[in-house]
Amino acid sequence: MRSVVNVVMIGPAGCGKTSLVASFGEWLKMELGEEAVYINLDPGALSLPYVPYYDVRSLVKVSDLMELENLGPNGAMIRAAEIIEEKLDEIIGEIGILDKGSGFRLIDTPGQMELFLFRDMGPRIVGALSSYSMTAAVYIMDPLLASSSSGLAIGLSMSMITRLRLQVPVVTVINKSDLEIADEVSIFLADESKLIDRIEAEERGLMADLSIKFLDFIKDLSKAMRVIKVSAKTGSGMADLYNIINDALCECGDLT
Ligand SMILES: Nc1nc2c(ncn2[C@@H]2O[C@H](COP(=O)(O)OP(=O)(O)OP(=O)(O)O)[C@@H](O)[C@H]2O)c(=O)[nH]1
Ligand SMILES: [Mg+2]
Repeated sequence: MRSVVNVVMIGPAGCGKTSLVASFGEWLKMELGEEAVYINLDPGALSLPYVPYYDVRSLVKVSDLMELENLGPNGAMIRAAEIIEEKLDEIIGEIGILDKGSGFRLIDTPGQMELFLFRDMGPRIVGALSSYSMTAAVYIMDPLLASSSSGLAIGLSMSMITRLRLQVPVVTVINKSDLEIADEVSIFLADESKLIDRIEAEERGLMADLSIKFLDFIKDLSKAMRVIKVSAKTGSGMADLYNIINDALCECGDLT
């Protein structure tokens, strides 16, 4: 029987982290008969489309902090991150209790990706989980942000920054593939000449040169990066997501 596999969903606000946790979990159940365990690490979530085994809102809620400490949404989010960081050992203990079991543990992260990625929260939680069970991150690109050349460059770089910060295999997906704009992103990824045409149409002179060099640099660094399309809304691409996570983890151990 397979041991625990942690899958951490990460990406910019509104890219579909929560929706993808839910729809990938449903796919695992429908197609493989696997009951995923859901973890919510977003203290700002208002409602969740899955029933979490662990919910960080039992410790701190952004909406409560706004009221109790008279803070705005951003201030309350940062305060929540501080409170979470003070209790990281407790949180890791509660999530880690399931490690004797098997199957997928799907981890939803805060809307503001920087709170998870650039502060202690993400690296410490992922570091602890990956020290005793297989762990991969899914970097989710939002086609509404990645359809310009600079947006695509930022999306691909953030995926690599996620790899650097979390030190686990990262797979990159374009969510919302049910939207037409997602096709534009995959055309750019598949056909370099079209991407260069687009950069030249969007940027001028030095900026165009810089964009092209930057994308070259990212492509060099991410030669093995295969970007797949999924839709948390329609459920399409879930088998590809399963396979690409499997492939990424096969580098450090067999999934089956
Ligand atoms: N069309 C389309 N919309 C989607 C898809 N996935 C998510 N959405 C929509 O995108 C919005 C944000 O989805 P969430 O799942 O809350 O995204 P999130 O990244 O968890 O958002 P935050 O936690 O607030 O950062 C919602 O309106 C979803 O219905 C998708 O595959 N297709
Ligand atoms: Mg969310």
